[in-house]
Amino acid sequence: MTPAGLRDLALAVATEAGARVAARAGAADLRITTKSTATDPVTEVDQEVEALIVSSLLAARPDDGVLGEEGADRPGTSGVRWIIDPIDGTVDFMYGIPGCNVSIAAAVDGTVVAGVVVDPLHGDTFAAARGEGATRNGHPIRCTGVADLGLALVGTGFGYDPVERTRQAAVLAHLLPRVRDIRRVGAAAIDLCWVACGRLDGYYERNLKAWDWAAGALVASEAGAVVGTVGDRPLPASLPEATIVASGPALFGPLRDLLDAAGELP
Ligand code: LIP
Repeated sequence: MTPAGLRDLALAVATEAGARVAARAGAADLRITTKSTATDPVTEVDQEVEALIVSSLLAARPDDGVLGEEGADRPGTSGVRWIIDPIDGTVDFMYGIPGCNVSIAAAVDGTVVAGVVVDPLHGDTFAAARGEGATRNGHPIRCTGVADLGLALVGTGFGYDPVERTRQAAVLAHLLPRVRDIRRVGAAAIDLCWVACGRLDGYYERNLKAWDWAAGALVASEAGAVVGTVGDRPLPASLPEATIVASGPALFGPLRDLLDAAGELP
């Protein structure tokens, strides 16, 4: 199947999953448990939506592999592996805040070739296939051409570990007086898609998992953005964690240098 075919399958599955997410966002009766820390939640909807996505993808392509935030892990034999975040931005989802999203990427032999991010509460669907550009709700999108850090609107996010957050706060304190402003949406996939469509000039975040960035990074790069790491490592989908930087080409070097100066580590 071509990258466009994989994107279209992801689009159909993520659209159905996004409707489930929208129907339960902010519901008072969500069953919530925690993962890495007391502030790292998972709901029964994360698990149900992951199961729905995996069964739909494997019904269409039974030999594929899957990797999901909520535990799906199957190697597959076709060379295609789906990387799934059933609800990226689970805290936003719990509170009913737009930005919580369904993120699905397809990697072929470790390279992401298709990505879809559905943000149902904003009514945004971002999609990309490698070499074919990126769209929001079917319309082509491009990143901004901002080059001046002082005029750059920069998104970021914070992990769940308090020790990590202390370090992230120090980096943020270094950045804040040197950029236009900072935004914290609560979902990495949306930050990357917002770089893609010009709602942010740049984005960085420490220690993202592949399911957080795989789909959004392809959307951003297909919209003309540079997506990399602070330490300039490559971005295979199998990388367990990565500190991601994304922006239009003119801003990328200055933003990465600023993060280096702020003590952000690869
Ligand atoms: C979220 C990320 C976000 C980060 C949050 C959280 P989750 O993913 O997308 O960028 O700042 O702390 O990790 O856990 O909601 O799928």
